Parts: sequence; C-alpha cells; structure tokens
Amino acid sequence: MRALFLSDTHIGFRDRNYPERKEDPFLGLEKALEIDSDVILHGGDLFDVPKPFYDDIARTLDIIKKHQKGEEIEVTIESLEGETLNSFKERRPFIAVHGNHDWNLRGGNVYHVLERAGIVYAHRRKVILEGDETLEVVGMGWIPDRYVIKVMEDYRGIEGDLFLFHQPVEGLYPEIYGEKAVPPSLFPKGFRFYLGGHLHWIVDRILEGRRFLIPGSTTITTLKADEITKPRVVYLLEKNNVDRVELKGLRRAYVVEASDFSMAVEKISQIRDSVPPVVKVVGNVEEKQLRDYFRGRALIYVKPVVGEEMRSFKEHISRINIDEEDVFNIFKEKMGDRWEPWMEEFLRGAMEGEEEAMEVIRSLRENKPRTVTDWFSS
Ligand SMILES: [Mn+2]
Repeated sequence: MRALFLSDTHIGFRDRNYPERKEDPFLGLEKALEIDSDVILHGGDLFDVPKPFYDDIARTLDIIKKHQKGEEIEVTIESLEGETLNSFKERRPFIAVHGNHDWNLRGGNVYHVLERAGIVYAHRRKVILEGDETLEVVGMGWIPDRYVIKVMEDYRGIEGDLFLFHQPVEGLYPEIYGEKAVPPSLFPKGFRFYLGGHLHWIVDRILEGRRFLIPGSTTITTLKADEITKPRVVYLLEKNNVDRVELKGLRRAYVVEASDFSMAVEKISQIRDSVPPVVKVVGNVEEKQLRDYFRGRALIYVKPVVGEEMRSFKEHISRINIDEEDVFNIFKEKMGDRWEPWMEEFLRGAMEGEEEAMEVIRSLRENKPRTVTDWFSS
C-alpha cells in the first residue's frame, strides 16, 4: 500500500499586492494529488485560515474528490482508547490532521465539516486502512504550546505504522521562531515514520530512534528565505521505502541581494522561469519602481537591510533636530501607565544600532532584562 504524504497546502492564502497568488495553493494541491498512491496523508494547514471561504472549501473538495480513484480501501476509525467510531469503504482515502492555521478554539473546525464529506479527520484517532496490506495511521493535530506536553501523554503506549502530526519538534525547528518545540522522545515509540507538518521545508532525520519526515509546504506563503528557496516536494511511502518527489510547474522563489535598482534589475532578469517567480530583494531598493518594472514577469518584495533602516532612523532623528532624551520623554508620556523600564532599554539599543538592539531583544527573550545602567556600563 503506497501512501502519499503532503502538507501545508495553505488554501485561501491571499496577497493583496498580487491577487494571482491565491491560485498557487490550489495548484500545489492539484500537482501533489496527481502523484499516484493508494492513500493520501495531509500533515495540516490544508487551509491558510481557520474560517476559509465556502468557495475555497468547495474547490478543495472538488480537487480531492477528483483524485479519489482506484481500488476501494476499508477504513476504520478508532478513538485513542480503541473504541470504533466509524467504518466505511473509500477509494484513495484522504487522511488529515489540522494545523495551527486552520484550527479553532471554539465552535469546531473546518475538518468537522470535511469529515462529513468523506475526508478522514485523524486528530486523536487511529485510522486503520485495509487494502493489499494493513496500515495504521495515528493523528495528532496542532496543540497550543501550553497544552502540548499534557496532550502527548494521551498518546503514550499507542502503536501504529505512521504518526501524522503538526507540531514543532526539538532539534528540527529553529529556536528563533519562539515556539516551544516538543522533545522527540515524547512521541510514542515504534512507528515506522513520524510525518510532520508545520515546518515549511524538507526534513528527513532520525532523532531518538524516530525517523521524522517533513515535506514542507506545497506553496509559498511567508517570505522567509529558509522556506521559499527550497523545492516543493511530497513523500511517497511504501513499507520501509521513502521516495521524495519534487512538484514541477509551480511558482518558485528567489532571494536576490541588490544595493540599487539597476543591480536588482540585472539579477532578476537572469531568472528565466516560465511561471513568474516570487523574488525577495534584500537591499534598499524602491519597491514600487521595481514592481512596475517587472509587472507580469516577477512578483517583487523588497526587504530593506536592517542596519540601513537603523541608520536612516538615526539620520531622521538628527534631521528633525530632536534630542535622544526627547524621544524617550515623548514615548514615556504617550505610554502613560503602560511605560516599563525595558522600553527605554530597547529604544536606546535601537538607537545605538542593529547589534545593540538585537542584544536587548535577546536578553528580553531570555526574560532577564538588564537595567539601563548595566546596559551602558557593560
Ligand atoms: Mn503551515
């Protein structure tokens, strides 16, 4: 029995600067499902938002249904406690957990609707698939940081073949994102593969005797360089065999460094994709001018260099002839009761330059803000 594993399709993603990008997630889903398999597993963030438009839900179901062909497979859904909840036959079953994007605290979530239309919602469930062999999938949708350790206790001792989840894992997820990553040892033991969503790039790593496979997103949403420059892939799993398949014909992204307009033009012109790419330009280049120049050929996003931003902020302050002390006093007055000492520390750090500001942010994150005096005497 071959399983296709995709994740983070983010249907419903929109960018008002480039409305055409709303089609990308649909195309990503379509391209992924075109790769043949007996069952389909989705790692969460099927949708970009907790309450997708009805049109987007309908189109998503159309795409899934169109690709549910082939031999019927016997599907049995059990609770974690082993109680049978449902059982039916389905061609190429689509099994999913929710992600952090398409999750709701109250009133249920979109997967409660999808499961009425035949999608298998695997959160807190074991899904037993019987075809030419038997495959057991255990699902855990995204859990907010403060509850995750507690919820994972419910999974202790649970057995199966594939563990489908949407959560940051310690050792795989960069700390800079500020989320609480779960230690790999907390995942139940003995599964063949641990199939994760959430992280938007490719992972195939063994941690604590568990093999974690993350395909990343089938579409480009954020502009994080780590995410967008990686290929869009899905995994094909059969017994102990893992294949990674790249999705072709999708919009790609590039990061280009440029110190001025003509350098940006020269570098971007060298990209020869058939689909207009997303291009993140790092440098102090005028965004509107560049967007107009590449209209219809590339989707441009300019990210000014932070050091430059700081420099121009300081320049601006000196131009309007304001004293640093005045900046604090105005800020303090505006903040009123909400003023806290760390704010001054942060502002001073920011005015000193990028590195100093980062140092303050780091000390704040570690929850041990130093006093302003310490700051300036060190
Ligand atoms: Mn996601």
